[in-house]
Amino acid sequence: MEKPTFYITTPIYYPSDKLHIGHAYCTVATDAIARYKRLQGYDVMFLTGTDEHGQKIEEKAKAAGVSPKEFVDRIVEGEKGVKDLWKLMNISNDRFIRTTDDYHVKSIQRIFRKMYDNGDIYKGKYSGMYCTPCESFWTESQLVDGKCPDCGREVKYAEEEAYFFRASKYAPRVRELLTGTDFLEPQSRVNEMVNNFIDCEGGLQDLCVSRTSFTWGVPVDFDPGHVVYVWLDALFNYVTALGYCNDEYDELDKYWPGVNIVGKEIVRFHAIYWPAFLMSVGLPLPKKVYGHGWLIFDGKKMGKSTGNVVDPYVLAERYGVDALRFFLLRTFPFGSDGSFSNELLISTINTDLANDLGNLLSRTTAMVGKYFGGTLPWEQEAGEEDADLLELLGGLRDRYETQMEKLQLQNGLAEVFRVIARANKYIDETTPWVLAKDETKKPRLARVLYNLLESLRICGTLLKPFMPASMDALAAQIGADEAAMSWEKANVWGVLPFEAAVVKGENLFPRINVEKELAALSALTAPKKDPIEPFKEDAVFDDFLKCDFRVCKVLKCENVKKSQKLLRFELDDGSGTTRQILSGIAAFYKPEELVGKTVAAIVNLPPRKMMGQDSNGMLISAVYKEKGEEKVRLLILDDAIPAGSVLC
Ligand code: ME8
Repeated sequence: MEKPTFYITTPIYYPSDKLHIGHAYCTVATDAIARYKRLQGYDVMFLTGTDEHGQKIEEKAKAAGVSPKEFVDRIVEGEKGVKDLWKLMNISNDRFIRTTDDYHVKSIQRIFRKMYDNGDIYKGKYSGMYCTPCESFWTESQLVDGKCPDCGREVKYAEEEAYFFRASKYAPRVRELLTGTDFLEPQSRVNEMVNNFIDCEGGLQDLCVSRTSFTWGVPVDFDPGHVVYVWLDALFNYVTALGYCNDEYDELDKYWPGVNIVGKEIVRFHAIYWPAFLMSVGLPLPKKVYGHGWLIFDGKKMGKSTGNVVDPYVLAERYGVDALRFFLLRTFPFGSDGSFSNELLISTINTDLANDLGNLLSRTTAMVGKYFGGTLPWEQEAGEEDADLLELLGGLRDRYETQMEKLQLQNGLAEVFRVIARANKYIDETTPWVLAKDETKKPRLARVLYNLLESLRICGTLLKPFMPASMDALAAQIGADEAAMSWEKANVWGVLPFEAAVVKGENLFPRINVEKELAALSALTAPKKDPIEPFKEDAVFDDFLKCDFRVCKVLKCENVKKSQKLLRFELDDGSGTTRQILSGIAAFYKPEELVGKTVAAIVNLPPRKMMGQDSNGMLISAVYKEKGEEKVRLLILDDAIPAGSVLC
């Protein structure tokens, strides 16, 4: 019989920087769902990838002095890049799409043309407030305190000829989809979407889907100069990766529609524009879009741009991949935000893994070894203490499934750990070490240990999607083969042979010394100090004396027309005439901030022409790096010092 299919995706991440634990969180969660569905017997297609076009990447590449493709190649394919990270985290994706893949680029061109031909894309003019990092245009009313509502950064006015997608035409159908079905989950996100983007003043606006202000994107093949808006390019990855509009794959009918797992900040694109795009090209809609919460660090969303990122490599190397995977999914309810902390990480590993699961496994296998030489006897005797544990165990798979189907991964795990706790209590109730002292109680002792092994087998099976490698090791220790660790056998008692043989193995989850580890971690995660410029070679003292440094007052300061870099200063240098100096610090100051300030300048340099104007000297600034980025601050002096004073 053919297996039923299941398709699940992560967002495709921007390779604008190294990925962090927030990305790992989403990918690990999606991986656990994919593995759970495989365990159930589905033919799963699990897709992840990278979203490689757009202005942000173009700018980053420029700053790094390489081409955009070289830049993204390094982050995606390079050492400790995206692909390496997913290998490390034991991610079982079946496919990895890069939006720069040829087949995807061609598909996007065909899709764009298709939507243009069917009248859903038309040419117009765009003006509005634009947020460069988010690559989003916003209307005035959407701004929060005049800033980007997604990331809180400055927006700037921008205008360009552009193609538009008739989102407005699909607004009623999208509204119906959101309010009348469980397409978007958690349901708590539905109202926000409908109120802010569909039922808002003016209704759902048509979406600008091409750009002319930069070139790093999929070219619109029938209108040179335009590149396809990065979100249209990106969203369609979920179907181009299956072969939509290309010959690379032929699995669209087999796997689509699927489930899109995304972070809550991009629910807007997935819950509104994505279904509208699909309606336009006539494809079925996703089965579900699930908007998960954020990992919060120091009260802020962990993010590449905020700098508060935690390196998954560091954590996985110290605690093991499975412990990290487990921590992420056990601790934070998938639909809500969660505060990441090192303390929480260590205490979860110690409590659940070292104490509860690890101890259950090591105590059980040790006792089978100690009391029965590693193999239980056939002769066993049931007892009244068994009923409660076996009942709880028998219903576990169903309770787990109920939670997993709702993508409540945390609750699925909680169900398993309830049984693990119960099994540990069963050890205390049955006191195997007392039974062992009495030869006539050996059959009873054997059954107690058998029940513990069965508990470990069933719990281990259901934990496989979360901690695949460790659960393989657990299976080996309790002598369970693949068939015994299967979904079908996860709600059946009595699967291991009564004469079960165990192999004492290594401690799967060693206890962590909290204080020592916290100190080591905070040293590791402390912000790295930016290096200072190397010191220069010795100078000749007389040369130094020749430089005439003077205190000046800023009389006037303004931007130089057509220059992004220069500010023009009119200065009182104490001589009675006004001195003009141009300085390349426009990126760091608003001109009006500097008027009236007392500054330092070297005044006996030969005049230089810049942008057609004379500069008579140089203002003295501090130049340094902050998180790798160059910063410049003007040297500001005490206002009590009169203009013209000599600096020596
Ligand atoms: O938005 N907590 O890419 P992106 C939890 N390319 N999850 C987090 C997180 C955090 N602190 N930070 C990031 C993009 N994520 C687009 C997507 S899809 C067609 C295009 C996860 O690199 C979360 O899943 O900014 C979020 O939605 C995703 O990374 C954003 O990754």
